[in-house]
Amino acid sequence: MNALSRRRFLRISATSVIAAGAGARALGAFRDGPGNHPGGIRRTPTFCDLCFWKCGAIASVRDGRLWKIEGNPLDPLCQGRLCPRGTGGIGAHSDPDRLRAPLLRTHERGEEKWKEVTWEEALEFIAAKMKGIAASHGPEAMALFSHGIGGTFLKHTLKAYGTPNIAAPSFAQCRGPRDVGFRLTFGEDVGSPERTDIANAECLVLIGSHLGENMHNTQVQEFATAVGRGARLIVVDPRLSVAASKAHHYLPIKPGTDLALILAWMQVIVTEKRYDIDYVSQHGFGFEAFAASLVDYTPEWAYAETGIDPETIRATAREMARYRPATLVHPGRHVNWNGDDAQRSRAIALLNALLGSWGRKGGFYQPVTMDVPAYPYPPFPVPKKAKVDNPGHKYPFAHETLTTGIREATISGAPYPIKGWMVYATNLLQALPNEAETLRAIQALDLLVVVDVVPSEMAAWADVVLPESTYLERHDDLNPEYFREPFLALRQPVVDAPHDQKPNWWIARQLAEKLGLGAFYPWKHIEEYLEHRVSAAGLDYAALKRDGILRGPAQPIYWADGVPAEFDTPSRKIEFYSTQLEKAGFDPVPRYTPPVSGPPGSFRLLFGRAPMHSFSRTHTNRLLAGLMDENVVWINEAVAARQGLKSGDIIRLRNQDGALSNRIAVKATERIRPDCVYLVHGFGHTARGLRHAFGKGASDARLITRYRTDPLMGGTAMNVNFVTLESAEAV
Ligand SMILES: Nc1nc2c(c(=O)[nH]1)N[C@H]1C(S)=C(S)[C@@H](COP(=O)(O)OP(=O)(O)OC[C@H]3O[C@@H](n4cnc5c(=O)[nH]c(N)nc54)[C@H](O)[C@@H]3O)O[C@H]1N2
Ligand SMILES: Nc1nc2c(c(=O)[nH]1)N[C@H]1C(S)=C(S)[C@@H](COP(=O)(O)OP(=O)(O)OC[C@H]3O[C@@H](n4cnc5c(=O)[nH]c(N)nc54)[C@H](O)[C@@H]3O)O[C@H]1N2
Ligand code: SF4
Ligand SMILES: [Mo]
Repeated sequence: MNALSRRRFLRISATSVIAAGAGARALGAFRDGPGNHPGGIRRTPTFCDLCFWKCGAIASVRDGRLWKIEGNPLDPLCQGRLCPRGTGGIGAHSDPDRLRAPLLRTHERGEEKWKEVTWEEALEFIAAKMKGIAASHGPEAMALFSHGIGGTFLKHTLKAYGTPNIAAPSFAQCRGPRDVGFRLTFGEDVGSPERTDIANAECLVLIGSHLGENMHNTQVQEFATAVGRGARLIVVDPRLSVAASKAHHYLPIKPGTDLALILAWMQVIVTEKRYDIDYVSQHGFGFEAFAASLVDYTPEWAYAETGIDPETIRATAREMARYRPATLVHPGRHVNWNGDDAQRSRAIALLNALLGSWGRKGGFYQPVTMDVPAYPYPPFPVPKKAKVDNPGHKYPFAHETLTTGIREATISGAPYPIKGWMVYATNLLQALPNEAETLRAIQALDLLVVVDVVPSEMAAWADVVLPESTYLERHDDLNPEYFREPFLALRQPVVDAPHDQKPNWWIARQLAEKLGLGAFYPWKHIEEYLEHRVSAAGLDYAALKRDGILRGPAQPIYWADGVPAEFDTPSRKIEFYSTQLEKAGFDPVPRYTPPVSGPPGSFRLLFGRAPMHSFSRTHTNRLLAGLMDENVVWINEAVAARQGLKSGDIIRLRNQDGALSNRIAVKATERIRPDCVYLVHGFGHTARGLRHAFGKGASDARLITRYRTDPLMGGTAMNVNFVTLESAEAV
């Protein structure tokens, strides 16, 4: 959040927190707090960690065993309903493939041979290595990769140790280009949870964003509401996704050409003067130059690029304009597709600006939050070296650290060497493009520590593997969410860890002690930390423990209700023309460049989500694996027939660089264009310790040897790989 929005934050006093009202009554038994109840059922509120949406959950323990997980009706995000993954969280606790004790490598990296050691031995080993790295190369030579809220305390320890090199794959491999495109235009990100007012949209445009397969709970619930209300739905996807099957207009676009479509839409809306003229003249900067840049982007021109018929482009543009400002062109989330992604995201921001949807009901609301002060820690040492990931600000608009930049520096030793990686809750071998580069970087390390719950691909290469307790067995940091209404959520243990697993806060604190950084942990147990912060916010920790959620009073979230229209851009306006981009040598208005094409006879490799799995992290969860045990490859029916293939046949995919997939079953379907194939991300595990998931399905990551880097912000576009279909016996 930037300074402007911060000014709008509320300090919620204890008295203004909504008394647990109607919603709370539905909670029944656990209103008197976690504890034993008649019938031997104990209910504990917490929040989910099967993905990063953080839905409020209530976990029930019956006769001492974890029994079920439901939505917390008090939670504004989930409204009492979890997605299939959240409900299946039980399987994360009971997963027989879990790591049980700290492991120290005994053979070559990657051989997956370790000995079990005590926590004391493991942490002593790590601390000694980290001290050695700091002495020889400076503390900046240690990097932390971390994804999710569980990384909070390890980040704290690594900052206290003195490194600025801390990164997550959620920027350069996920939403980074979108955040940059929207920042350049509106001065703000769309955030997570996205500030999309899907519930009130009268016309919803989805470009890729495959809601319903992409199961971010609130969005899917609001999507169902919008569809049920009869909101107009326009879906752009080379594959007839679940969302596309509900659309009034389905545009099966040629992959990688979306920017051409968006430019043509804007061309129609501007030349036909269907945009929100008052909004644009009041809030816009550089509109004339922007409008002039669109002249040649006619629907006829876009047809040649996208394969979408000009009349459909016109009809959908007019439909968007008809429902403005309650027309929401969804900004997407995983937007690293072709390498022009920040500019495509900027074009999506500009289309929304023409429709006047930013700040308006049915468009993008202004999120609110609770003001929960940070814990008063001593100041961190100031690193002597700048971050390693983006030397010379090569990617001038990268406002977060680039995972792949740290990887490059680890391989090249420039701008300075990186000698240690700590990897928390991210499977870099599945999440970063070009696994060979990740392995090369690993070979250059003196220390690789992986903190995980299962023996993942990343753990396979570690010197030390630390077994974490799952989210159901630990506390984590507080979540003062940015949402439609202010609320604060608590994660707390529901059951004990079954073996010698420990929570991240304990690991981070112990490691700090061993590094001589104990002064950075004035608290002994995380509950002291949590209670301190909650009290400093004027809130009641006991009530938070009891209910899992504390809600603040409703706040205005639309301009019409008094939220001031402010933009943290150089012109203080919505930048149709970006002087920031111009100064940095980039196109100040989005300009189309065609996508790379593949070798003749190959198909572009596309990938996405399945409702019951998250990334590469749920495949040993027996409950979720029971719902989908392996992925299939979608191939256009006519193409399959030409190649003598039918659904259920087993093949392999080979990419343009010779990388070969595992065996995978064919799904021959009309629901995909003939120029691409599609599979669900995260399968095809190669770590032997993942006994249930090993070898099942094919890995998209294995086939993503190439990537294109977004010149504005360093995001790694992965939809630039092409495959051919080979027999299952291919080697
Ligand atoms: N169940 C489940 N839900 C999840 C997640 C999960 O792991 N599991 N992960 C969450 C996270 S972190 C993220 S970032 C999101 C990701 O989900 P999204 O943000 O929705 O990601 P996309 O890449 O847009 O979605 C893939 C869709 O884009 C289509 N597509 C591919 N190429 C193109 C193209 O060139 N043009 C167009 N128009 N469409 C294209 C594919 O056919 C597919 O339908 O999902 C979130 N939700
Ligand atoms: N090829 C390809 N690459 C992608 C994507 C894609 O679709 N295809 N999607 C991109 C996107 S949108 C994103 S957001 C990123 C996601 O990238 P990641 O966040 O790295 O996702 P995962 O691959 O699921 O890795 C999560 C790891 O955390 C471990 N883990 C799970 N729970 C816990 C826990 O409680 N504690 C600890 N310590 N570890 C835990 C899991 O076992 C797993 O090893 O990937 C990006 N990269
Ligand atoms: S969307 Fe599903 S997996 Fe993600 S936090 Fe919510 S219930 Fe859990
Ligand atoms: Mo993501």
